[in-house]
Amino acid sequence: MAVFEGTFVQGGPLRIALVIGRFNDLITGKLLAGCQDCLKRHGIDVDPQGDQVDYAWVPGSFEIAMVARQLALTGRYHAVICLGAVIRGQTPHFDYVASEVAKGVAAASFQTGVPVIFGVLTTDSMQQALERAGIKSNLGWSYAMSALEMASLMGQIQQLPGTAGNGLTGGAPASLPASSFPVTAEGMT
Ligand code: INI
Repeated sequence: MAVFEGTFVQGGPLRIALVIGRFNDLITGKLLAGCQDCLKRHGIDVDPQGDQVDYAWVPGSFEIAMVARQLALTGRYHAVICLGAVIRGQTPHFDYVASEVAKGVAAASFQTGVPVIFGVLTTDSMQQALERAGIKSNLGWSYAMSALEMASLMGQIQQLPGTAGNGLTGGAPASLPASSFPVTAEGMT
């Protein structure tokens, strides 16, 4: 039998999509900087004009999952990283937004088979958010690490015989018809 474990050394060039909420951009901008720093120091070209990282900006955390799922469905990315900041106390929106983005990001991952990383801070105050976005540590860095680890792990699992992968990592032939993808846009509920 086997042990599967993601590494942080890429076998080939990775493609990553970042979905970032503009709401609380004082925080999401810092998470983005931490995330880019980690990716860059792992050899990934984070230039938006380059071939490895694409960026999608959305109004707020509520919109993140929809865009993340759509990007994952393209089959172009090894991982999608979602960055947002939902801060309690600013508005009663907190509970709705926090729960919808958490459920939506998990669903995007399950439905597409692409790792979709939950990099959405949910905090009681701006102070707590700042502490997690650079003052004490920058969780953007950790979210990028999770993306690298999961891209590697899923790549290994998708290489197992009989695995219907997304065509990115060698698990399934790139010529696999769209209907063989684990879940297609049409098949989703
Ligand atoms: N969006 C956030 O990303 N964080 C928040 O704290 C937040 N609050 O508290 O309201 C927030 N609201 C906006 C929401 O995500 C949507 O963009 C908006 O409701 C339009 O659909």
